[in-house]
Amino acid sequence: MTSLWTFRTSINERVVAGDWVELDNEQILRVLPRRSALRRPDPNGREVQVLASNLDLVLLVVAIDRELNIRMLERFAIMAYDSGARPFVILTKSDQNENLDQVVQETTLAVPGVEILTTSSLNGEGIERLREQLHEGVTAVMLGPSGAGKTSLLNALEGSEELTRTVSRGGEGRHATTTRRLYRLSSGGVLLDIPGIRLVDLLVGQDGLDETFPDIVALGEQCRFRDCQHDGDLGCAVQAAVASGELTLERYENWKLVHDELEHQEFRRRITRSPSPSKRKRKPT
Ligand SMILES: Nc1nc2c(ncn2[C@@H]2O[C@H](COP(=O)(O)OP(=O)(O)OP(=O)(O)O)[C@@H](O)[C@H]2O)c(=O)[nH]1
Ligand SMILES: [Mg+2]
Ligand SMILES: [Zn+2]
Repeated sequence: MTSLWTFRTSINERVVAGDWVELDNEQILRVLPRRSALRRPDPNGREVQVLASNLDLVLLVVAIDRELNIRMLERFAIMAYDSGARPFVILTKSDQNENLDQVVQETTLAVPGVEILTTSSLNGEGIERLREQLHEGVTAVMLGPSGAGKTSLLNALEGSEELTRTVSRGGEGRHATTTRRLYRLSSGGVLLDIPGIRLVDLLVGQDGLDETFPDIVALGEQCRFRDCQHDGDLGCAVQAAVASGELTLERYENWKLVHDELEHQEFRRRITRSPSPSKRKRKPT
């Protein structure tokens, strides 16, 4: 049916998965305001692309058949918080990990306050609890690297047979899922399966950073200076916490990496902000 829809005039917006639109005779009049939107930098690096909208839940899907990638988890959490939806961690392939308690503990430290579920699409662990999250009225998206087991989760939930990646050796970097698709689940919710996301595709924002690192924000309130950069500043409570062992150096460094990247992004935006081509044409200088 979608293919029949056309845009009334050239409305100045692209429709993305999850959008509600106003229709008139199968013509899209407008895209209704989005209550949340998952964004990432456009491949050209300048613009921002909306991946999906009107989400309630962002499932951060990470496999634990290998060492946990904390940095990736944090980045995904930041992106989820920035979207306005609630993050929820799914640690997949639990059948391949014998230290579940430890992995869950590490995850809790990386994304404090976020619910965590371990699942296996092979033996069914956690699938029922995931289904409970995806009830009527809930729209969720799975965010995770290629091969994390996103499509397998969908198949486990629905008993479906959507294409998953069957090769891991030699097939590295190939995506099994190449398009975004919305699925209406038998549990009533809507689940969006999207191709794997790479770390470099992540967009970070200040709000998401603060929500992902509430411990550093709280410590920062005790710094001597309000604009403390937590980087060699006098009376810095964050660095004192690292010195005392209250905050791990790794977590501090991860925070700093994203923090510096944000500053860099803002700096670039300030110096590259130029009028759009159409405006430029009309405006003589
Ligand atoms: N042992 C085990 N393997 C799994 C599990 N879930 C998925 N896999 C395997 O992991 C591989 C990747 O699974 P997919 O579901 O295709 O991963 P994906 O996240 O959808 O990947 P992209 O579509 O490329 O983003 C496949 O070979 C699956 O069989 C699991 O719970 N346990
Ligand atoms: Mg897939
Ligand atoms: Zn400080």
